[in-house]
Amino acid sequence: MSSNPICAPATPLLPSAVALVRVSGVGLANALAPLLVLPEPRLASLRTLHWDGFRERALVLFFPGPASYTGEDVVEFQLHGNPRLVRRLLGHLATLGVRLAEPGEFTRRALLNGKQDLLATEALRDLIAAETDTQIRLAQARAGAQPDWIAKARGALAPWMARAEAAVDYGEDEGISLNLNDLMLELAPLRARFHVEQARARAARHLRDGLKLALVGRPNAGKSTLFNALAGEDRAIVTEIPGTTRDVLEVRCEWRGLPLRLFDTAGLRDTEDLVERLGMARVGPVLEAADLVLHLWPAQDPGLDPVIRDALAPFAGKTLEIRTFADVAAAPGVAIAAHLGDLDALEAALKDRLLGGLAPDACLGALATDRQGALLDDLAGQLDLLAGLPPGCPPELPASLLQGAWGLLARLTGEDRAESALDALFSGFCLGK
Ligand SMILES: Nc1nc2c(ncn2[C@@H]2O[C@H](COP(=O)(O)OP(=O)(O)OP(=O)(O)O)[C@@H](O)[C@H]2O)c(=O)[nH]1
Ligand SMILES: [Mg+2]
Repeated sequence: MSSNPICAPATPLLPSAVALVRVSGVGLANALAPLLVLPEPRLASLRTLHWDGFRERALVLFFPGPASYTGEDVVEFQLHGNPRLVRRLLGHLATLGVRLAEPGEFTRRALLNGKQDLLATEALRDLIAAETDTQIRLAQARAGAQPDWIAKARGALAPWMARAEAAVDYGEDEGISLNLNDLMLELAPLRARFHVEQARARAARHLRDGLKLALVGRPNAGKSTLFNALAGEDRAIVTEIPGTTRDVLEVRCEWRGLPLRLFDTAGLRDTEDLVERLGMARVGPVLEAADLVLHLWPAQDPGLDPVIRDALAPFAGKTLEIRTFADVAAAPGVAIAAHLGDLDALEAALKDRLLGGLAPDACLGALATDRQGALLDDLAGQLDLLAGLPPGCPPELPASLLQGAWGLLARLTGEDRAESALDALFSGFCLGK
């Protein structure tokens, strides 16, 4: 990729107090010379910029490379937040040979110049997209240092890779052999750590993406009451008339550290009411799309209506039974009384089911994207295969598994420089990032 100068607004093109325009490239002092003399590095300086009849007083910051975000020279202009003025400045920069950046191009350069790794880059994207406090905290934790287990894994794998290679290359002639027993003994803590990280990553992925929860059950089961209690606001109409909710209602919220997308649905029953039937027809697609179906079943109901049993049967694997009206009758399992705020059992059940019993804070620093999770699974799989090798197998087998694990670590951190992964990543970035 070339390092010709690029520019972009780093703030939205909307009327605002201040707009930030960023420029990055090698040798910016020359490129920008017609516009200004660059100020002292890292000191905010007021400059008057003249172009096309404009006379803009802007605060200018200069970060000489390589000690900058991208690793190149970076100049930031803070000007008045008029979108038209910002576009005019960008247009003028183009005449100086500073083209408009592609989405994520600043960060792409930071990555290619070794200023940050792929994990940090993905964390940055998540930080900008995060919608809840938990999601922000998780992304921030990932944007910092690389997880410690990556360096540990490299340290543990490297000597064994060397030994395995030596056994492959010189084994028979020189009498060098690989002791699989010793290898697995030494790599056992790493393998265990991978399994721990897999569990953390699964939980972190749920937190990152938010959980789609469908609330279903018979009319008057307390679905809308729970919907409102979790959302922390009075969004759905609640009455004691069965069949109150007809349309699907959706709300995004964070409840007790869990980012949720909740769907309230029409109560399911055999009915002649046309509107109610239309409402019930909308429940199926919600069940399909849900990560987890919460089946609300009043504690006083002895059995299940066949309509509900049939509707939920295809989703048995992702259904959680919740007994509502716990204040009215006793029932085994997860029992709640949402209108009283008695929801601790639900919190425990959700965290158990979705986070494997981990607290949201225990996921800080865990891998979280689909890409990362898949590579971690492959990595753990590689060591599981190693552990399953029969004694006396040819050294080529462990050697290739160790090499494979090494390569997966490089893919994880982006050191393999795979362009396809980068293209997919940066298409999700905003312009000035
Ligand atoms: N005692 C008690 N009453 C509840 C509980 N949950 C809901 N209710 C009451 O039960 C009635 C029905 O509650 P909703 O939340 O509207 O029930 P729904 O499942 O949304 O009903 P539909 O929209 O008709 O399908 C309301 O009067 C609620 O106040 C509970 O746990 N205990
Ligand atoms: Mg309702």
